Amino acid sequence: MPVERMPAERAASLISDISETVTRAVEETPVTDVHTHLYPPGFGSLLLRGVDELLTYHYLVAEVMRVVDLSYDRFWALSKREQANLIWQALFLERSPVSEACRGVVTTLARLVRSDHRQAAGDPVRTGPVSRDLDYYRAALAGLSAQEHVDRVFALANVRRVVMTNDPFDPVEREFWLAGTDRDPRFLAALRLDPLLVAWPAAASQLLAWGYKVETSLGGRTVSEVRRFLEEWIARLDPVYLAVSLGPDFVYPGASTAEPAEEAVIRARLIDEVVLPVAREHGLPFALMIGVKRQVNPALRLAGDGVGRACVEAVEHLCKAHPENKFMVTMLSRENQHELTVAARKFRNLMPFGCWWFLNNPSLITEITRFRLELLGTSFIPQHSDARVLDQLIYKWAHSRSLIAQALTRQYELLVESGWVPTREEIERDVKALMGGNFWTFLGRGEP
Ligand code: RAT
Ligand code: ZN
Repeated sequence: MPVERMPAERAASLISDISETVTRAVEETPVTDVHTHLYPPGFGSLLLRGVDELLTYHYLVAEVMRVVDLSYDRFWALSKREQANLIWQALFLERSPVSEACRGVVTTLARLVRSDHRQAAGDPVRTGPVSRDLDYYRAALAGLSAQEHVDRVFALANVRRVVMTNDPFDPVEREFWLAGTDRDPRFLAALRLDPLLVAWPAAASQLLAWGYKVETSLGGRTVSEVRRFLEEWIARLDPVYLAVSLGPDFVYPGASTAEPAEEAVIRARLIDEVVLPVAREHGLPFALMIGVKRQVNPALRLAGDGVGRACVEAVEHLCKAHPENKFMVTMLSRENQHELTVAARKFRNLMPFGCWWFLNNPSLITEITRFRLELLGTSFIPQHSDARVLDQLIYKWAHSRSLIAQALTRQYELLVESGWVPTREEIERDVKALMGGNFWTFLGRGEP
């Protein structure tokens, strides 16, 4: 077969606008956001939105407590609006908001408040100098209904679908599910299993109280009863995956020195005998988020978690021992990233995703995305937002898109230097995979 040759002029013009082509493709491709803490409007107060929520994001609470002369108790005694005022004053007015979480508020407000909400995805974003007057933003967003707010943010962020974090042990959330609250097809469920896998004795008491015949020792009918519990919640939520977040001490199989052996053994049994068989039967990946050191400083509440280096061997063992299961994995410490990426080269049932939480900073996203592209090609999920407040989708995706586009442009430029000129269609295909296609393929489903 003759090898098709690209006309020289066409190749030259593609090279000259690789950056523009990639940037445009990344901007215009709608995202499937594989991990957030958002809820649809029907879930009432669980859907956090607006300026005061943006400013009291726990990432900013941690930052403000470094600079204000206020006890934790007095901070928590303030109303949400007062906390927001304090954070605006201390982190935006008395010093420049250069941290990533602060800059995110600026990006969000600039786009949300100063843009025409009918703006189409991919249009240049119109922004102006950002007002220093917090009440200006409050007033600008005050009249939005939850539905309008969701529509506007999804359009501005060019997000098509988000995956929630759904905890059947959470007393407030649980009631919405049991009541059969209306769903919004843009919000996909993820069944979060932290209570089962990190606080088993308390979860066991709760399950017992709900009528499941479980024993803390895992004896008797415990395994089949916990499976029954999972089956019921899978039927109720129709999740796209099962998920857990784990500490840096997570080991599999066996026990680490950092935690009581009995807990590790029980967790490994719950994973092997309950979670993985159920996940397999339903064709659902098991998502592991590894490396969070919960409550390093409890006085900071949600902002009080830290990070620790974890053991990638645990992930390798899981993938090896359960080739019929699919694992999505993100790790919190920078030191784990390279090893995790190498592990993904060894196991096709392992999908690395996102630059999680303390890694969600431009310098680290650039580094991680570049070496993932170098080691895995386009076969990974570069980012998730972890948004807890609806409006955050705007900045999380604006910032991520620009960094993903830069990393990708660099790879194509290197490729061109080597003699391979990608076409616009090829670039768009690759971007589509990175922005959501890979997730849907990994699930074994086409994007709905
Ligand atoms: O990024 C965050 O907001 C963290 O508090 C956690 O939600 C973390 O992402 C998690 O899902 O446990
Ligand atoms: Zn999260």
